[in-house]
Amino acid sequence: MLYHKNKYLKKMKPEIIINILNTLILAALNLNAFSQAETSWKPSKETLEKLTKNQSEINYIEDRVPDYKLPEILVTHEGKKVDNTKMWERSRREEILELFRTNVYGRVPSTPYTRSFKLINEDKNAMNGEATLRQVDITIERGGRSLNIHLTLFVPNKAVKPVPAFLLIDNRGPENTDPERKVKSEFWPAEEVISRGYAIAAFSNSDVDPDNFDDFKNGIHGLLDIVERQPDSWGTIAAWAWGASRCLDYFETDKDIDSKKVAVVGHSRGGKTALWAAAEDQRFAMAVSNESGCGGAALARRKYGETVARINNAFPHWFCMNYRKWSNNEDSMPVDMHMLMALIAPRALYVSSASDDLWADPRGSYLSLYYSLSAFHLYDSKTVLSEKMPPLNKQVISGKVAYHIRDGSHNMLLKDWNWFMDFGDTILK
Ligand code: GTR
Repeated sequence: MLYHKNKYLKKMKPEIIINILNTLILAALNLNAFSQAETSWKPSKETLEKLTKNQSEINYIEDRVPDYKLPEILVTHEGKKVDNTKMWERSRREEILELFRTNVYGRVPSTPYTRSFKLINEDKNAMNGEATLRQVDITIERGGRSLNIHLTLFVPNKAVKPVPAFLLIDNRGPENTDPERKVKSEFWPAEEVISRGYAIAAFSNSDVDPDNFDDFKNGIHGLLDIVERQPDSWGTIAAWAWGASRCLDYFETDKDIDSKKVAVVGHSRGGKTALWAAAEDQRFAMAVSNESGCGGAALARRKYGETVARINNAFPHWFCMNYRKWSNNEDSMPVDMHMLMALIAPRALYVSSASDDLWADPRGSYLSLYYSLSAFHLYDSKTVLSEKMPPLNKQVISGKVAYHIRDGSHNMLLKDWNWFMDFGDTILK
């Protein structure tokens, strides 16, 4: 045998040889695990099997993604190439914003209203003295009717003021944002955010507009839609985004908050909203869009996971009526979601996905970010991402953009928030 040709091995006791072999096998396995961890993410076989079993209507197979051509970010309607920030800010950015208002989320009406803030509760000794709690009612009034957005805010007591803040558009109900901190949720990990020197705030999206289709009679629509609704009138996502801006109005009056350093955060339908809020309102310094998928981060033209037709059927109130034109007709849409992300440049943008959440098309979300970089490059040519997706659980940060894909299912967890804050540390501090 080969081993016996080696005089050293010949002299060795068999158990020592077995030990050496075991060590070598373990080392090889570790090496393999390491190289796997470093390879670009792909959906697992098990996840694919689970999702494709007994259904063929929704596509989860990468090879079946159709060829598509994305609309150009840096070419104006007149066909002029945009190669500087002035042109971008003065003309092309506005053109793209208008395209999204007209074709996707709808337009906020110009109805006048009054807005006031009322401190409902303050506790300077919240979280065992670590934070100050403020509960503020933001009241919107028009024509003798009113609506209240209940804002919950914790400010870290030990940090130097004013502090940067994370604002969550909460689409999961107030049990995730308990001001008394009896119920804690990773969806809004207030203690952890406070311990890192940020303020953390949240409002419930349903305060602004309940998440059901009632022909736009309830919520802020009922208050501000005084003229007949048009095909480009605002839908519910635009209403929630508008609500996030009203919270930012409040931050501008709170001396403890640095209102120029506010990150708007949302998960799923909230993640679609966070992107649109930051696109419409340039006061937001950063947007975090977690697993927002169709109508959010994911490129519509890929038709992977949830599609425009599916979302219009399931949630007819989220978008403007014109958005229905793009059901099964994505290639004619004058925008795609890389252009929505471009609207956030040169401010900070975080996109995140989860490995089992193929409904929200992780690859399509990452590619959207990747293709939006041409707008970020107008401000900083050094922002680089690979076209290949990063490995699982590995955050990538370049300039003002960041991305991760976390293992697991559709959710927003402390693990995600820690990465958001790591990126926040490079931008907001
Ligand atoms: C799903 C919807 C997604 C996503 C999600 C959520 O049912 O299809 O677009 O937004 O809800 O908000 O959790």
